Amino acid sequence: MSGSQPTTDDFSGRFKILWDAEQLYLLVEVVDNILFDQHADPLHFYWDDDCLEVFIDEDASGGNHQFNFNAFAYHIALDNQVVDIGPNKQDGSTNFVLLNEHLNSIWRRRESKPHKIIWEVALRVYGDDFTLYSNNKNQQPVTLTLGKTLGFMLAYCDNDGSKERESFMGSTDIKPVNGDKNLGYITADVFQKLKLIE
Ligand SMILES: [Ca+2]
Ligand SMILES: [Ca+2]
Ligand SMILES: [Ca+2]
Ligand SMILES: [Ca+2]
Repeated sequence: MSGSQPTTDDFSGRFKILWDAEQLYLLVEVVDNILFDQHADPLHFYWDDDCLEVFIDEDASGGNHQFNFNAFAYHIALDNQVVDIGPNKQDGSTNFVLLNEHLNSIWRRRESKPHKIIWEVALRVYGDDFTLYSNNKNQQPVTLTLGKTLGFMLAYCDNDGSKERESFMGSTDIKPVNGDKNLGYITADVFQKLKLIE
């Protein structure tokens, strides 16, 4: 979706998904030659460190989600913390927020092929009524049901030591707008459809 096209040793990936009423379960296999986390602060330029990015639009509505929760772009960092952009702060500045309670993430290298990572994610699906306010604390993730359709896309930000990420690879071949395919963090219109089947 942006950056250079990596060789298969530099980055390659594949995934599969299961579901039950409570969660989506992602099994992701990532080959990445160098794991890199240059910014220790989880909210600081997290997209320029290696991360797995899960895009979810609970009601498959599409539309803009950059500064709202119409859809989510969960950046899962190498320390398994989860970041998205919320509504702007009161002073108008961008509000990067940790949403660690939305999913569980664990990854391990393989003993036989140490550059191959098995990354597992169990993700609760929140609707567009999710807010950051504590008076909404009782809000629950939605219950997933057979036949439900969600907006979904999976991506990986690969950086092997540069200032900015080198490759941003996604599960969707996005139609560029003004030459730009890096649109998933702005609009859910470019997501795929994920239908829950038996
Ligand atoms: Ca790489
Ligand atoms: Ca980082
Ligand atoms: Ca939505
Ligand atoms: Ca990397």
